[in-house]
Amino acid sequence: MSYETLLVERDGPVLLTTVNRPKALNALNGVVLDELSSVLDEAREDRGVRTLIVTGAGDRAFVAGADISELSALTPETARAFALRGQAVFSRLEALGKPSIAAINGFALGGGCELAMACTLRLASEAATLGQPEIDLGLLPGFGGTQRLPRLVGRGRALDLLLTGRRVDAAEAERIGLVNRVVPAAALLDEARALAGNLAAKPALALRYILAAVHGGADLSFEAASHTEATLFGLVAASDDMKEGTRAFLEKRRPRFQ
Ligand code: CO8
Repeated sequence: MSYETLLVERDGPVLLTTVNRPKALNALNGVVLDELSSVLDEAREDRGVRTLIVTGAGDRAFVAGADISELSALTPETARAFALRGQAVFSRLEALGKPSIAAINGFALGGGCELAMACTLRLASEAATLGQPEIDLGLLPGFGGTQRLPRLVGRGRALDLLLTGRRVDAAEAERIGLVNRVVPAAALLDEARALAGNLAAKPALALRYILAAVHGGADLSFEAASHTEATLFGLVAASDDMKEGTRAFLEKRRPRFQ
């Protein structure tokens, strides 16, 4: 399938999706959101796809936010609808059941930072800059940023970034937990591919249940979430991969997962 605003490349079990509007620093418009949604359909339906990488075209931006030229024309009704549309796509990405890696190659601002936070893991190039500058446009984040940012970095740090709109460099983003790891710019995609390959080789059911336990449990009480964890633990114990993983350990050999 070909897209107007995305480049989508399949490399074995890894689906690399590049937001491709470099002249607008890969800003998210309605078409990008719709096309991202189609990529998620593709990734969900294709059992051979095990991991996603999301990045931005060019060497300046991951995604510099929602497209401000579209934002300026919004009415209260269309603004709410646009926020809900973006939230739905990002929540589907987060809940895909397959891990996604944001390869943050430059500016990840506003909706770009929100897209990165909806991914399972974030790798940033040393040249990356992240932030939620919506306040300086008289706006607030509308694609989940007010919820995902505090959950990732803590409420105090999130409020600092949300209320001041200040940008953080890659080193600070790593220090506060906004990104998992910082790598040299030239190595970013290779590192993302290596991580994606590593995740793709993990036992699929255990990986899916870890994602389900963490994301599904985040908004439950500790007790209810622990209950879910125990149920998933019971289910995973029925898998061939579990038997192979534990047997391989005892036999002092590498496991051969299916
Ligand atoms: N939208 C549209 N175009 C953009 C955007 C954007 N977010 N960011 C950059 N561009 C365009 C510029 O207009 C410019 O286009 P042109 O060459 O035609 O003039 C081109 O990209 C290059 O940008 P600059 O010339 O500004 O490049 P600089 O190196 O000087 O600056 C910055 C780079 C700092 C990234 C700067 O472009 C900037 O501040 N961009 C905007 C960042 C921002 O505020 N992002 C948040 C947007 S709001 C948002 O994301 C809300 C999400 C939730 C919406 C909920 C629905 C209602």
